[in-house]
Amino acid sequence: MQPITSTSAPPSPDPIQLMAAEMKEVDGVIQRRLASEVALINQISHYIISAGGKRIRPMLVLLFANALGFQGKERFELAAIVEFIHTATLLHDDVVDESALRRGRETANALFGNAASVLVGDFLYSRAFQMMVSVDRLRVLDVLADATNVIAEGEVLQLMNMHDPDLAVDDYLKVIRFKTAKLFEASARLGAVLANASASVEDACASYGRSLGTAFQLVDDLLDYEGSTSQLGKNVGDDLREGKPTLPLLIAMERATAAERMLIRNAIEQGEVTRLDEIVGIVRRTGALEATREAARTEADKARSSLSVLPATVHREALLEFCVRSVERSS
Ligand code: GRG
Repeated sequence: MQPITSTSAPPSPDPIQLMAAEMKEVDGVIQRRLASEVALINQISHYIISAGGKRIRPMLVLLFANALGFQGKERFELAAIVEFIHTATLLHDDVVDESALRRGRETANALFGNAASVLVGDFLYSRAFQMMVSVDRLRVLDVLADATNVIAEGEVLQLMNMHDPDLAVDDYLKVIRFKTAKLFEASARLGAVLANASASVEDACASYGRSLGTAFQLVDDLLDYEGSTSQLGKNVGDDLREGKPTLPLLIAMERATAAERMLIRNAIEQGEVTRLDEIVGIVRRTGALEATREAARTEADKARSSLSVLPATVHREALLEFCVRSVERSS
């Protein structure tokens, strides 16, 4: 008798399980590199770093390095570097946004104050640059100096867009490409830089990161209206409270009645959330959340097609799995 063989494709690997051993190495680098003789720096940096972030950006560095056959130890250093930069931006962002909750805990600014948060963000950011120098590759410095500069531009652009209900979708997309997708892009590109990939492969990896990061932020913005505070680990409605015109609101305004549109416009202009429940109701009823998720799906599809330059490995499979998870996630 013939053995029964399955013709279906093997299940996609769980990226987190696949990278668990390597991420332990990254944790080791993070712990070693956090050290400072200043007690408050140790206290705040450990508080935020150990708060259970998803560590997507370091995983991108590792997955691309592996997918392209690079096994050197510098990959752990670079993975820790992008997590430090990410953490510095979170510390600064929570001060700018006056956020009180992140990763299910009080923000560092709520607990230690704005000044301490900004300064420890500066410590992490500058420590990341010390680490880059130790990697001793000009191209790494080039990619990350450019990325951090663009991230800062994105935040300033977003500041200029606050309270503007007439924001164009393209201008909204520019902000998310700058403030969020740029670090995903740099993380993916760095994996390719380590592996000395050709310029075209490097650009395809960067393009994956850019699209994945855009999808990720689109979903972040819709979860602000879809999720619950306990599920998200941050306060629902924060974006509206700040007067941030994100895609769910822009789409809802297009589809709502004149009276509803006026309600949303006023809320964006005033940054008031007294009628948050009504606005969430409008956003949900008009299908703005599904439309935003659909936009994220389109970006994730773009990311997926960028991966055709990679050889078929388990790491490439994990990168494909990220495309699914970035769209389907609920926290
Ligand atoms: C220090 C370079 C530098 C810049 C300061 C404040 C600022 C300029 C930039 C902030 C950019 C920012 C916070 C963008 C949002 C990124 C985002 C989607 C954060 C949430 O990422 P997750 O879900 O977080 O990966 P976890 O908690 O999982 O790590």
